[in-house]
Amino acid sequence: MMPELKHSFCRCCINQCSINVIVEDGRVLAVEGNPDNPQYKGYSCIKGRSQAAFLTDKNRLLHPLRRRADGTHEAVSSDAALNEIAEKLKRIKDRFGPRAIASYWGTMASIGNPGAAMPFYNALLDAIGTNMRFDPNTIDKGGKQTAQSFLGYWGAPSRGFDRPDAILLIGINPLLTYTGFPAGSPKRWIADMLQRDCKLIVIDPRETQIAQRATHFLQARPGWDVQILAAFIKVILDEELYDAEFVARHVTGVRELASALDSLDIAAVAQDAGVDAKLIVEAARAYAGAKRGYAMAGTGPHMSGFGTLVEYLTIVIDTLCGRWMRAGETILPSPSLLPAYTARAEARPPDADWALAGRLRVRGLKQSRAGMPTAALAEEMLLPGKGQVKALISWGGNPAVAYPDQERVIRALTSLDLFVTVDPWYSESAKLAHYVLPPMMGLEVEAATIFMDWVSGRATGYGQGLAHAQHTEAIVPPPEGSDLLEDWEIFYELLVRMGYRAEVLPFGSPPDAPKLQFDSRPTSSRLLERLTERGRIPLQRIKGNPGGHVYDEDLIVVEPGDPANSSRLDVGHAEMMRWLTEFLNAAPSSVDDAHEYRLLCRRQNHVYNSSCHNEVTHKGRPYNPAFLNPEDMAELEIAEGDEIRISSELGVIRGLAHADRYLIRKTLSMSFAYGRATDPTAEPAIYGANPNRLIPSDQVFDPYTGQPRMTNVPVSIAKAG
Ligand SMILES: Nc1nc2c(c(=O)[nH]1)N[C@H]1C(S)=C(S)[C@@H](COP(=O)(O)OP(=O)(O)OC[C@H]3O[C@@H](n4cnc5c(=O)[nH]c(N)nc54)[C@H](O)[C@@H]3O)O[C@H]1N2
Ligand SMILES: Nc1nc2c(c(=O)[nH]1)N[C@H]1C(S)=C(S)[C@@H](COP(=O)(O)OP(=O)(O)OC[C@H]3O[C@@H](n4cnc5c(=O)[nH]c(N)nc54)[C@H](O)[C@@H]3O)O[C@H]1N2
Ligand code: SF4
Ligand SMILES: [Mo]
Repeated sequence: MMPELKHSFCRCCINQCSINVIVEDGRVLAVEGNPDNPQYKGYSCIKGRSQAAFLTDKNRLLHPLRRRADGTHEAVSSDAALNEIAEKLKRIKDRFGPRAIASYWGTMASIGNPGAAMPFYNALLDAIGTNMRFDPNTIDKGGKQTAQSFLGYWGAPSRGFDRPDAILLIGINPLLTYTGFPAGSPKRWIADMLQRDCKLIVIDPRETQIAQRATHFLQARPGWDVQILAAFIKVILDEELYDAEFVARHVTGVRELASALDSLDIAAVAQDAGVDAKLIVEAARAYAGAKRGYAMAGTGPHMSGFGTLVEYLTIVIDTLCGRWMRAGETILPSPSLLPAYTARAEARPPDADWALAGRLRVRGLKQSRAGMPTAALAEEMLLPGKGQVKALISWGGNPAVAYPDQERVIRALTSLDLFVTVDPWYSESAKLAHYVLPPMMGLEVEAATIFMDWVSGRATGYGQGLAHAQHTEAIVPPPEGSDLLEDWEIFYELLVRMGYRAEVLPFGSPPDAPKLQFDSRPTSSRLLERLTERGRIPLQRIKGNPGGHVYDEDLIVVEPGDPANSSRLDVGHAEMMRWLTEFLNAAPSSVDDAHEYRLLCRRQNHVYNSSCHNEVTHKGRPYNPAFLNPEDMAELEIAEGDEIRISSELGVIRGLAHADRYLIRKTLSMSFAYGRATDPTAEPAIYGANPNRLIPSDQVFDPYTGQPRMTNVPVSIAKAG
């Protein structure tokens, strides 16, 4: 057969690029960007283009695995594995109660095919009756939702990606991470915005790729974002740069906010943070002076240990500047596969009680709108007594490398009665699991861009800027002789085998939406039809444009608010003001006598957390370098490629030093998700090393989300030997 070109979209990362796949005899020969797609215009990256190699990688799991008594794994049929897992889950539930069964969906669960699989995953946990449900949000940017609980909610999205005249990026690097900019080519988009004279303000201790394009770059020491944003607010209030009309009508707490900032000395903040005071003032003016814009705080500030407060200040700035959509404005990224929603230009009050029902037994932590505090899950597994977690169902995640406090996490995972993971790879977590259920991979399953519909518009800085949608057939069959299910089928089968009804709430629906019943296992095509029945655009139409299309007719228009609604967004919430005041009065956090350096979080283009690690993508560098400023290297007498010893209050790892002249001094910038989970001494040049060995989960953490300090972590560095 001749090679054939098929349209699809990439499910290797959150950007979900429209791709052209060259197929011959059921095998993928090549993947490239689709130049005719209106949103992506041919964009793709090395991860997506390398996926032909992932499908046929010799390390890919083609059969479920079951752990033997000696810790090694044997292949087992999916039928047997599912029966045994269902039986064990029932037994654990009967003996210890539903809370003993915890779940975790990871990054690849959310960007793979969540539209189909998440409803069955949720239905399984609902049926079991457990609220011990975890996900990566509270080790990522958990402060986003908790901050909103203090500010209140606007009934319509922010103006976000729609023609910003100013963008404020705090510790985020969209050119590499596809967060903070709309889906598509981030390079092309920002070039277009800058061409329109958009101001780009970046706060980061590293002069990242995006910082190099900034109109205002604040290369601040890590950990100073609260003070810097407070200084921005002070400028905005003092110089009356806020949107007076919006503030008068919809905002409360300005007096409390101003009074908390009364004694703030911008010159002192500038000195502590290591930036020029004039630049802070100019940047604040540039941002607030623009007509439209948005601010996005990334993992840098959110991993600082006080994400809720940084995020609160970030959305306070946007609220003062009136960055929210008004009546009559059109929501360009209206969902296509999901139902249209009603947006109203009005405030909804802060939650009276931001915490939800779930309580942990440790450190007074609670469930919040950000979810359960994931960094405390290991403690819940290790703490004996009523409610102890005995089983974990992990899907598309890699707790063994992704959770802080790695040594404890490994102890916890290996103490479980049952650990099941759904992963196509023999990940560091899979190695510890009792059962590994490998699912089919992206190009082997039919899907539609439901995830994009869900993330777009409603959260500032995520998703797409247009009402783009795409459907893809399964492009190739799974490998011959394999025994794989789709992710959703795994959860469907567990539901049924545990004796529950397959009754699911479609992804992205409110909790009171009608559930769909499945009396027998549907085909994937039928399932997709049913899940998108209420979509704004009929699935049939979306299928008719297989290369992807922008459905920009009948977009959602923001409706006027109810004139009787007196709710306001609270920029001076008492609890946040107390915390802010503590910060402004605290001693400089950069000083630590025992450890001179600060470990910073960092992402790389060619991998996605622990995914996409492959010879084709890493091109001969399989490890994660320990990046240092060259002047620091000279001072420490460390040469390029030297092995170093990195130690913190918690642990020690080995690393290979590489110079990065873009780093501020006295920092160490290193990616996570490398290394051998159970052998931290493994050769760093082959496996890399995991910063999570260095990061305690229970020392410095955000009190609302439980998210530990995962950046700006005090460390010492010495040449090994
Ligand atoms: N190619 C690729 N894309 C990805 C991923 C990947 O692994 N690879 N991972 C995905 C995931 S799960 C996520 S959550 C996103 C993350 O996306 P981003 O948040 O953009 O992640 P980073 O690129 O690490 O950017 C964080 C920045 O914060 C800076 N920083 C560190 N500490 C501080 C601080 O205290 N203050 C300030 N202001 N800055 C600080 C760091 O120097 C770094 O430049 O990326 C997603 N996209
Ligand atoms: N020190 C430190 N720790 C961190 C971070 C950090 O910057 N520094 N980042 C944090 C952040 S932002 C996040 S989001 C979390 C991430 O935490 P996790 O989501 O738990 O970690 P990942 O490495 O993304 O795990 C993805 C897993 O999915 C598997 N996978 C790949 N393809 C597929 C697929 O098609 N289907 C399925 N079912 N599985 C697949 C991969 O093999 C891998 O095991 O880590 C957090 N931890
Ligand atoms: S991995 Fe690369 S090609 Fe795939 S969606 Fe992300 S940016 Fe696009
Ligand atoms: Mo993340």
